[in-house]
Amino acid sequence: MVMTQSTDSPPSPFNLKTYLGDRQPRIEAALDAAVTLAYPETIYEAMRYSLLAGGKRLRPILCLATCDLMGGHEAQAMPTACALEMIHTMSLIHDDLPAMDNDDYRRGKLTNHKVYGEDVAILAGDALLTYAFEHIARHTQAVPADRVLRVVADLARAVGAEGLVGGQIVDLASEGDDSVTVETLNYIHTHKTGALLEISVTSGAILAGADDGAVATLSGYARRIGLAFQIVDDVLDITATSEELGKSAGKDLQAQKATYPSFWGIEESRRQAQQLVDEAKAAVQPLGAGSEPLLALADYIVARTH
Ligand code: GRG
Repeated sequence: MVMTQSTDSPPSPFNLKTYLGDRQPRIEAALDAAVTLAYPETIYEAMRYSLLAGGKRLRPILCLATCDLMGGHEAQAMPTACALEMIHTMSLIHDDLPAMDNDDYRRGKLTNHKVYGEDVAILAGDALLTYAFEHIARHTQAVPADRVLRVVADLARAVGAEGLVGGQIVDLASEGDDSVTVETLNYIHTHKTGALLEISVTSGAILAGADDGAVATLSGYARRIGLAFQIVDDVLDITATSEELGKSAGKDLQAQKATYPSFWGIEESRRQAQQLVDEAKAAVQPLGAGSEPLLALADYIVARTH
């Protein structure tokens, strides 16, 4: 006898833990296979050291989620998902250098330059950045070339002077400057953190063939979760321990950085983050039932402890 589900049984609630538990191992395996050891070993070891050091894999998860939501399949988006994590990792390696944030720990391990030296760490970051683009161009399958080209162009813009690099330079220039405004802080974080999260969300949809309206809707979602993510990051820098964060806590105060809690206090910062998450969830509601992972990921961003 064939067992069929009763039509009036309630749908099982979406479980983010199960969802992440299913996808994270596949992302880990794809990253492991993407960057293998070869000659000259030092550079590949340094690249793999940081790339395979854990992390939440939020950017690849978002990319795979929107590809799925827009009717694509995982194989179409996995090379881009890996590339996003390579670029995120290289930005962390460079951010941790003595010339930038000068951190000793990241993801619970010594930072790349602490293990391999500054010269190798700079080159490991450079190699991950360039390889990310090669990986998309060479390994994306079953996606028309114009969509791949659009993802490459959008991603390049998101990491360059109009994105991460732009945010980082204003961040560095603002250290110790007590005249920094909330507008400048928003500029820093929409570029330094938000731009990569936005392309993580939109790239999966573009690869799946989403129309411009859906991509714009997803951008609206991404911009809000990006800012909420950074507000929570600023709060956690004050409230969490170094063990919980896997990196030095209290760095913002030490570096005399303007943060959201320095403008609004902790409670109001949490409220603003929650409001952005509520708006982000409302923005994707019209995309229908398949948007549960995006709704749950938005909630996770405000609830996270590291
Ligand atoms: C991109 C060309 C290029 C250069 C890098 C150094 C730099 C320019 C930019 C800094 C970007 C940066 C470090 C932004 C902070 C982003 C952020 C909030 C990181 C923490 O992300 P999580 O919490 O970390 O997702 P895990 O470890 O879980 O992946």
